[in-house]
Amino acid sequence: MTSTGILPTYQRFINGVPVPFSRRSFRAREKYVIFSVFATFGLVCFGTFFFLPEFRSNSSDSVYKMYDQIKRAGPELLIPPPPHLADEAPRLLRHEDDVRVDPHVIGDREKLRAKVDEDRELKVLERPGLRSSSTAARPEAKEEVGDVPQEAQAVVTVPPAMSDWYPVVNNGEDRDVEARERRNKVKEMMKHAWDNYVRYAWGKNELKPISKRGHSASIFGTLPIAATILDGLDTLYIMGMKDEFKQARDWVANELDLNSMTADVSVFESNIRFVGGLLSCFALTGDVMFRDKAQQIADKLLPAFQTQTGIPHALVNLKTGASKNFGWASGGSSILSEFGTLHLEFAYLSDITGQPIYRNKVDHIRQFLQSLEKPNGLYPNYLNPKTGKWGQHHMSMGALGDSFFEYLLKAWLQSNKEDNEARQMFDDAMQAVLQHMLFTSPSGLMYFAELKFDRPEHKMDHLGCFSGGLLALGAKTLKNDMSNRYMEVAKKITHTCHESYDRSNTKLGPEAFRFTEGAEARALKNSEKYYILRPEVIESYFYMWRLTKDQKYRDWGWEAVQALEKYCRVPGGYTGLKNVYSDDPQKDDVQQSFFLAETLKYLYLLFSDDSLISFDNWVFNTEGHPLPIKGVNPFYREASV
Ligand code: DMJ
Repeated sequence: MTSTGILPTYQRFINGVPVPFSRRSFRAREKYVIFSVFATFGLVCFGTFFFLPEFRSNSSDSVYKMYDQIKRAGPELLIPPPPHLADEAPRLLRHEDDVRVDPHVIGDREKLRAKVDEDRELKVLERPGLRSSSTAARPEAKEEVGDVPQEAQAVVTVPPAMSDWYPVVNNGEDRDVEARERRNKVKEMMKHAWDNYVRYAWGKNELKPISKRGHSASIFGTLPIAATILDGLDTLYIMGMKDEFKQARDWVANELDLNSMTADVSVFESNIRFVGGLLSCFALTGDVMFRDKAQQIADKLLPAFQTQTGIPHALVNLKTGASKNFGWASGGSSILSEFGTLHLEFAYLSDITGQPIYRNKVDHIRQFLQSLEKPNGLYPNYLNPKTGKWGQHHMSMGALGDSFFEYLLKAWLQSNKEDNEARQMFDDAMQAVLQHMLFTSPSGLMYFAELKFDRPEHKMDHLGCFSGGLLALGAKTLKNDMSNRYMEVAKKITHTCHESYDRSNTKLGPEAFRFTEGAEARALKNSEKYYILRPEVIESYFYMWRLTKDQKYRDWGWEAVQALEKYCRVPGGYTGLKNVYSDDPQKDDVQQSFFLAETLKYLYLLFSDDSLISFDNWVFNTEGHPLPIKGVNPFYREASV
């Protein structure tokens, strides 16, 4: 039977008998048509690569480059990044790129570059336990768990000479036997995290504990600045991990060289993690190498302040000094939690170097903010550094707002309560926040909502959970008409944040949780269900324990330790989770540097005696790096001018 349809039939007949389809049975003309179709299709696909921004150059080796890079990029071209990395893609913009190009294209391009660089570097990584001449500064990873020093009182002694004198922290062991055992466990966790970083990712920013290699994506772009070393150093020191500290210190002394780097870096992240970490080590040890390295990094950030208003840009190129903001931030605005989280480090740097430039920069930011009109007394997340006007009126105690408020209170504490302007700004800001952003759910859970043009979004970030500890600190350091309210809110917020952990299958909390009629303190969107080893909830347990002495905070911290061990610990370190509500959650394969800087440090201090990094002498920067309090702490080490 022949076809009567309107489409042509390709069935062939020989003597009225249908001939089965086979390549051999094509006529020459048909073969030619088929060949032409495939050839054209292949040409178009292949040619498309030359329109990718990476390959638009006229250089003669672009074909080779393209082949090489596709080969190296491998599966990440096909597998989408985890949600938190996808969110950070815009941060990967580079200054020399044409900003008119679609940011997604640039993001992909940067991921490709990061992957290529990472794989190139991985070639020099040796097998575990072996040393190669190319990584002379790489220490051997150790398997055994070190002993905790036994002395009963925490004493930090100023070392007479630097080189062989690490560390000098004698301990802070609690009298309580259970607390001591728990603290030993946390120290063992730090060893596990650190040793695996040493073994598999030494010199890289972070560790991929499952793939057992370095991780350089995310906020550091392609910059191999060893974020885990800079972030982890003071934790090693405080935990009395002497050999590890010494080896990490030597890496900083011998290998850290920003002059050889060309990348765009985040001013905020570089400050809180790198400058903050190094300053903390300088204060703890007196080793001027740390101070000088901190200053070198801060100097690289200074060009970002060259804006019409002096409000710094978010990104600065380490080589050219060119700076810019993220395109997604309300028409190129600077972000409150970023430009507002420089004060502690920059003020301290001026005092220990005798150079006023750093303090002047952050004082200027303070004055500028003081002079602005605040809608309802609230600080929006965005400020345009060109016009000096607020961007979109979004307010948050979580992402984009959080640590600005933290640094107001802590600048006052750092100054030994002399910087009254900072305390006043903190109290004023908190008054407005408590009035407009604080809500209580039908079942009685208190939380900070976000505001979008006066409309509350009933969602709280994990990041916002630091606010319990912050308000308690505000309450305990000054008796005023706000202090009782601060403490009441601090307790309730910390309770809510604990609930966000307790209501998950893993007993770890999601990235953000909501309050709706159907659910309270639970994430609703899939993109909010991940946990990336963040510290904020544990940070509040630590502050609340020290400031109230209620045993439940230590117990909640111990719950978190057990959950971390059960779900996040893998043979190669610690990993984040993609869904805290799953009984068998997928792992994100990233050991974040702040896990060592903050999460483990706060847990360790939670189970220590209060004399170890006492609140009377130290104030923690937003990355958990303790900085000394001026005038009372001999470790302040102010320069004599
Ligand atoms: C840390 O880098 C700092 O605490 C920062 O202020 C925001 N949160 C991350 C870790 O969650």
